[in-house]
Amino acid sequence: MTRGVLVCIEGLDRTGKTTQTTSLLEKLDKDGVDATLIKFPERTTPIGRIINTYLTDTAFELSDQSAHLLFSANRWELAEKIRSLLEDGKTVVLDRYVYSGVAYSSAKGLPFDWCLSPDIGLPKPDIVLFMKFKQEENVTREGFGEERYEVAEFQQKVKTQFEKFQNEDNWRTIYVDNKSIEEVGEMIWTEYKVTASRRREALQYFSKL
Ligand code: NYM
Repeated sequence: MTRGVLVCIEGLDRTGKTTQTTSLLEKLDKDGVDATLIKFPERTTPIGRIINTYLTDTAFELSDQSAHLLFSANRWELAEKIRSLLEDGKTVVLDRYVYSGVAYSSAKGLPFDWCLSPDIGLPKPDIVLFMKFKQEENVTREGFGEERYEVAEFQQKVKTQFEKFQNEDNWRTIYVDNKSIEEVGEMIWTEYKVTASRRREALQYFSKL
């Protein structure tokens, strides 16, 4: 059996990732593709519950290293599920993943390579769709500022870190300025179709950059 496609949607806060992952799932369903959405952080697992407290309660302090390792551990909680869905021929859509992990923590000043280390061995996406907005736009969106990290200057640093992945083979930048939700959805769908139509090699795993 051909394995499924591992698709990842990434971006800064309030860039429309959740809207787009939902819309991608609907399109996949209409197309007869059996697909599962997994959002990181997955806040309902044991580690996810700690992460949720950390993100929503500023009085709950963790060192940057501890927070980073919890986000990574949260991905490892789901790693086997992702791998087995793919091996069963299912498509998996990820709303944030390793790239957010590395970008947010290295933006705090932790070394980039150190940030990637705990994620080495996780399934690697076939395609990463990075939603790129003008900085000013996401910070004016409804809800921005409600959680830890939603501060304009910090978002700029995260963007710089995300862009270090842009030369990776699986990376596609989706420019979303002045585009409607439907137009962005079409760009994502087109990229997905190209990837899905290619012959798939064995599943890849994160290794050193
Ligand atoms: N975040 C997310 C990290 O700092 N590291 C990670 O590994 C992941 C997956 O969590 N501001 C941050 C980015 C977001 C926050 O994500 C919550 P969301 O998509 O708003 O639920």
